[in-house]
Amino acid sequence: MNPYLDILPEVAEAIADGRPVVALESTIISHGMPYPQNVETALRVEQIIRENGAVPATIAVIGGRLKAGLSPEEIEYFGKKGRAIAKASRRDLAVLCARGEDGATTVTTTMIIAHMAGIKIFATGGIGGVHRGAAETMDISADLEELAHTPVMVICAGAKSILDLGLTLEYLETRGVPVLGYGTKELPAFYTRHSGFGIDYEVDSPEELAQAFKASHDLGFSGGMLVTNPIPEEYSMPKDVIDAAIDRAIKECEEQGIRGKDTTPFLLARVAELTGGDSLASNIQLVFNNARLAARTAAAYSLIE
Ligand code: PSU
Ligand code: MN
Repeated sequence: MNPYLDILPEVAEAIADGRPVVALESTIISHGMPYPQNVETALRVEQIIRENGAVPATIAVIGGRLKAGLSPEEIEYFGKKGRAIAKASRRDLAVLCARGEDGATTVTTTMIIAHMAGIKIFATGGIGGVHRGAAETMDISADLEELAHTPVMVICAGAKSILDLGLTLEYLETRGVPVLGYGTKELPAFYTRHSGFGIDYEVDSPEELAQAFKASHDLGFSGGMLVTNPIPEEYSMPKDVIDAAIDRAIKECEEQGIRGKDTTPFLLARVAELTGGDSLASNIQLVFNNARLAARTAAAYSLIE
């Protein structure tokens, strides 16, 4: 086993027995939502995964250790420390481990640590992608590269239109990442079910998702798979409200000269502030929805593995 990896005993036992496990990220806790809703949501997500037949493994870096599975106390610690915790992408892991520091795992590093631990299915809210204006800034999330080369299925609600969704799909195509829509052939845009961008494959059951992932493995492909699961209709937001908030947040981001790894957390926080409690409630519900689908998919996968 990797010398920097700690797997929670409950998670390690489930993996050893071939029982379903679902990975969860920690940047969504520290940078994606305010305290205390972040902690309440993280704990509730773990409960939903259990109710749907899988063992949750929230992933983080604590004191230089790569953690697959956190205790409720560790989740509370992450939620309270919030944005004071470094956001950890692939490039950050080695230094954090060497220095014994904490890191909040993004989609990228959650995939890396899940794969090290032997976890195949991962539920989150939204992924990073190609930012608007990337032709100038070259700001493209490492999440897309990780999806290209780490064999973990990521179940999300699409990507927020803080990104250039069309270019994000192009990039995923170039890097050979399968993009599946759960009950849809249109890329969902996180807060809304529609983006106007088509995707090739609609999948309608956890069993079908498990079979697609199994085929990727059997073909010897080393990459991941992206499942986009639209927010439930009753929690989706009016497109004009969300678009206006995103446009304003992007303008402020440029005016304030924010760039690099701070861009995404700034935009996420600003959009949340501008749209008030509505967007937070939507965000929480879509994560619950993804957790349910991920647990059922992990359960289906464990039967055919
Ligand atoms: N997009 C969201 N919610 C999130 C993130 C992105 O809608 O919480 C977080 C995830 O952890 C994602 C990371 O992996 O931001 C991407 O950051 P960057 O764009 O700097 O790669
Ligand atoms: Mn970036």
